[in-house]
Amino acid sequence: MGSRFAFFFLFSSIAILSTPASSDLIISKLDRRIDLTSHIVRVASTLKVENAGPAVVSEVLLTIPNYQAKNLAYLLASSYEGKGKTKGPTISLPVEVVHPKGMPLDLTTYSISLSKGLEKGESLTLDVFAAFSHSLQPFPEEITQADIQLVLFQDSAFYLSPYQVTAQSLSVRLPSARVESYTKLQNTKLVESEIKYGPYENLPPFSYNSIVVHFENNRPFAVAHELVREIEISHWGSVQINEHYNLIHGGARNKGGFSRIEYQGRPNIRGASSFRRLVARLPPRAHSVYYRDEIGNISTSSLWGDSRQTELEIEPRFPMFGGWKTSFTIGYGLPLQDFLFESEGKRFLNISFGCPIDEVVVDNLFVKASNLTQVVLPEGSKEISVSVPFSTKQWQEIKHSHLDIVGRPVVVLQKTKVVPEHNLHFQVYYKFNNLALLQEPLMLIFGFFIFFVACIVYMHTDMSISKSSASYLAKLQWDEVQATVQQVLSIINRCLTVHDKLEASLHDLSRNGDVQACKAVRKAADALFKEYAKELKPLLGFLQSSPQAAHVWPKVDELVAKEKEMQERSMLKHSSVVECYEKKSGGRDVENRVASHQAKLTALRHEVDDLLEVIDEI
Ligand SMILES: *[C@@H]1O[C@H](CO)[C@@H](O)[C@H](O)[C@H]1NC(C)=O
Ligand SMILES: *[C@@H]1O[C@H](CO)[C@@H](O)[C@H](O)[C@H]1NC(C)=O
Ligand SMILES: CC(=O)N[C@H]1CO[C@H](CO)[C@@H](O)[C@@H]1O
Repeated sequence: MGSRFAFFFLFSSIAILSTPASSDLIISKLDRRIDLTSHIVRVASTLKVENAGPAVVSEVLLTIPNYQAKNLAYLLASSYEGKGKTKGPTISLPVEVVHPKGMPLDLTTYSISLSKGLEKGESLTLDVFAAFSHSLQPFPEEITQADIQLVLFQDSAFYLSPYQVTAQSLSVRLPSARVESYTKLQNTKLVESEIKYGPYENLPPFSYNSIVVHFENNRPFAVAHELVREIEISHWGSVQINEHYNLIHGGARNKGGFSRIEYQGRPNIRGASSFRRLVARLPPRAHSVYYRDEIGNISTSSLWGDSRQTELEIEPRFPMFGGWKTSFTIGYGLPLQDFLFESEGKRFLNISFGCPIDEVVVDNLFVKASNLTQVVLPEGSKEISVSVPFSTKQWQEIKHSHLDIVGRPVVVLQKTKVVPEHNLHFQVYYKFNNLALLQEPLMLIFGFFIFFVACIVYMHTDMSISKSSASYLAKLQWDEVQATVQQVLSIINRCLTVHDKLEASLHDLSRNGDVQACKAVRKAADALFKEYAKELKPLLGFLQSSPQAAHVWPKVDELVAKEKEMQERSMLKHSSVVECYEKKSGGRDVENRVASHQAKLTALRHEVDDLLEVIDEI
């Protein structure tokens, strides 16, 4: 820990040597409040800035050490109109990264543009709010199920600024009064769950005095490595939202495995650092809500709503400990009239940007995948423009669904480091031709018409063919081939259901530790696989020997072979996991042993799904 923090002491001495240009400003009073009650670090500062120089000043600089700036997710600066006690409305001010000459290299500098230049002798009060993700370091980095989670936070007791600070104070709010240690300086006190530093007076520019707080924090460290939100507008009455989460507990890694029995007995003690539930706050009047993970729909989620919001409480299949991952999808429909509006001849969607789940950090810093917000617009939309209150990457894609002719334009917004503060509304404007709206029903009507005509033609031809003709026989044979193929597909689908059951039994095992029940599922699965293989045999024999089936046979053969391979893999994986459980090996061990089986299974499953689709279309 020492070496990691050492250089900060260094740079405070280097920094003082350089004096950047805009030192005419003085911070006459500064109050800084750091909130460490969740896993997101929130810093709110109130600065009284005074112009002591002769020239008008139009920007105020903020300096943040690089080690913090790399985790800065959200930064908002605002000022009040009016003076003294009669505060006017808050105005948020533009902030951008700048690179002034002579600034120490280990600092990132932000410039706040004032709405009105600050004259000589004038002063102004600024509020600066910053939120940082991944800024609490678990220490120790690995803990057992029964341990509480301790984290380290580092900052400076003095406000790091290019300006002189006349009077300042700092308070650090913790989730509880349980503090392992904290840096004690002059004027430091711990009152319940708050540490106070200061007041400190007349500190020169770039004063820095490192403090480290080591404290208990068992709040859910829920981090979504990737979140894909799909927002689909249908002009037929609703906005459909699907959100795909890839979630991890970002706190101290769990070591020494997990005992369900210990956990169930006393979850608050034998699982203090884990989390069980997440609450998603959806808009009011959300309907058709569902929550699904890799195995299927989960009914243990509960839904509650009033006129202001809908609360969806979701419960993963297992409690989440440090380093554990889960992926799931939640979906819901919203009334169109609440989110789609018209203005100046254009339609616009106005909807919330961020993640609806409480205190989740959405992040793709450490993983290649990115979190995206997708907006799917109706086909025929033109002149699309987007308005988001912060910077995002943006591009457009075309999504094709079966009824569309030209495909739907999709606006994609991408942002890294998203915190709940980003839960602001954004707008997508587009021109929309109402005729385009008619396209789909017209296509349906037209489609049905063609279908009827085809039926009539077919029935006529059918009747006109003599029942003993060669073509009639060929047709009968082809019908038989098709029926056989359908039977094969149905058996393969039943096999896939058995695979799902095997998978589910492993999840149950991790929940209840019932090895016998798990083995019973495997035995039953084995019997079913054998039975299905018996059923398949004559069908495959027929297809192989029938000339009419010559073009489908290779695909069917491949499908059956792949599924067979899946069976072997599934069984291997299953017995490996059960064996690990019996030997009481750790979670890491289990993961290592099944990783290769799992990868192969996923690949096979894709191939089988693709083949099923291809064959179904023949
Ligand atoms: C889960 O529920 C959604 C919405 O009710 C439904 O569309 C989907 O088919 C269900 N999935 C499964 C696997 O049951
Ligand atoms: C979008 O909706 C929010 C919340 O209802 C509202 O405050 C905001 O003014 C709306 N924005 C636009 C451009 O209509
Ligand atoms: C960069 C990246 O991984 N983007 C993915 C985001 O999610 C969509 C699915 O909606 C993928 O198609 C992208 O590849």
